[in-house]
Amino acid sequence: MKRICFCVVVLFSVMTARHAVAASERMNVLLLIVDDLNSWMLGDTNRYAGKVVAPNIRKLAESGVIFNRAYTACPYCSPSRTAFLSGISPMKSGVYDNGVDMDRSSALQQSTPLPELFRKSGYYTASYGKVAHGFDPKDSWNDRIGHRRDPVPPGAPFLSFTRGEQDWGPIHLAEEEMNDTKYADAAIKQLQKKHDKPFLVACGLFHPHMPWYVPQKYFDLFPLNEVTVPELMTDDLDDVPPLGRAVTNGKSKFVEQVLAHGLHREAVQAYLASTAYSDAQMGCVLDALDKSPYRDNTIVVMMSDNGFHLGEKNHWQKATLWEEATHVLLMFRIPGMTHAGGVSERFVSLQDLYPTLAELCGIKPPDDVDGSSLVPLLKNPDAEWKSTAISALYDRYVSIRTERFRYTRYADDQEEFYDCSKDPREWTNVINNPEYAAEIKKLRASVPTQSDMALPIPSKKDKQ
Ligand SMILES: [Ca+2]
Repeated sequence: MKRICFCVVVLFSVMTARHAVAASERMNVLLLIVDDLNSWMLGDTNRYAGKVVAPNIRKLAESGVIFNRAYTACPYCSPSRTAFLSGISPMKSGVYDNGVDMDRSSALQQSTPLPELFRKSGYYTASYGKVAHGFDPKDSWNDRIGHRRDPVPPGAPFLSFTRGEQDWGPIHLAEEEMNDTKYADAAIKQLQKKHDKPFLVACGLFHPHMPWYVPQKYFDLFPLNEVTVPELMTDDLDDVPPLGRAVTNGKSKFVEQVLAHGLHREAVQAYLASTAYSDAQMGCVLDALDKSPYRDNTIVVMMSDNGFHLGEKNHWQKATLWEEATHVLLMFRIPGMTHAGGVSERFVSLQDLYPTLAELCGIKPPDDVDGSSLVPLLKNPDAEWKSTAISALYDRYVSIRTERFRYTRYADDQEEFYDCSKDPREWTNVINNPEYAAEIKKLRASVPTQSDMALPIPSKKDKQ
């Protein structure tokens, strides 16, 4: 009997050794999420304004590894965050839209949310601001401040043609009264505390989500004559299938109004202003970390949840399968692993966050977790990689990016195909060009069929 027990203990030790790190030696995690921040700041930072738009995020990127080609699993707040916090891809959870009834996804119900895995593994967990959305594992956090929007300024909406959130202008609040500032302050407090356990502190900032109400000083950073607007192609949607055009419904009218009122430049200025405000808050949190005793044993991750259109493809905001909405920011600074100035051009997904953080912290992820740990790329940003990223949306629309192409399939099997090496703005759908027949066939076969994808979970409104 004794021998059997001994064997069991040895076996258990061998099984866990690969992932086992004493809780006290584990790295802390600071997870920073910025809402609706597109990829404009990648590459030429002066493309949209005469200066670096987000200096603090830029500084963080330069101190570690930035993924220039990171894509969201679903280009919409709730499904994107649900995918990376649950580890379950939309194609398995059926969560492809905002406002769905998460209780009806059996894959999600059986999942172990990332903060839950960390809490069970001996971490102190805290969530401030907009971290989860819809799928919200509230009990997984030891401390939590949920997201609330700032009050609307008196006199808003400032745009004559809008009601609701599609608006911008100076806010009436002092910066310290704004909610994103408070979330950053709460994260800073955690970094100033003495912790006897490793921590996972997540801080999610709402800006530059609309409406763009931020202090005037952030608008002043971007004089209108220095602001460049994205180039638009007026007949861009003519070669897009009907369901692709339909994703712009409800937003195209807003674009037309912005253009008709000559406000495109002002809109870009407001987006940059809102980004700069968020960046300033991120800067405060990162400064607090660098001044804390945790600087050298804390992993920093900064990411956005989805991209953002400002008129391209006659669309505003997100929830499309084009580059503007699917391409996101993702960067890591890992003491002892990443080297300053690391840039990876490999194509990766936000779905990879869960297995990456689990591996970095020596925690075994659940077997059903999707995505791949990015640790090999964090060690060597040029490592060999599969280098594709899949995004899904609505009724099992699916899109795959490879280093050269984008292939998209809608619910009625109509398709788009772009040669992004020649056409980075995805202006010309070449699905019928025989020159690409072999590549199209290959990519068509590389995305899951509709029957392989979970049915869309119904909206909460449809709850019986
Ligand atoms: Ca087009």
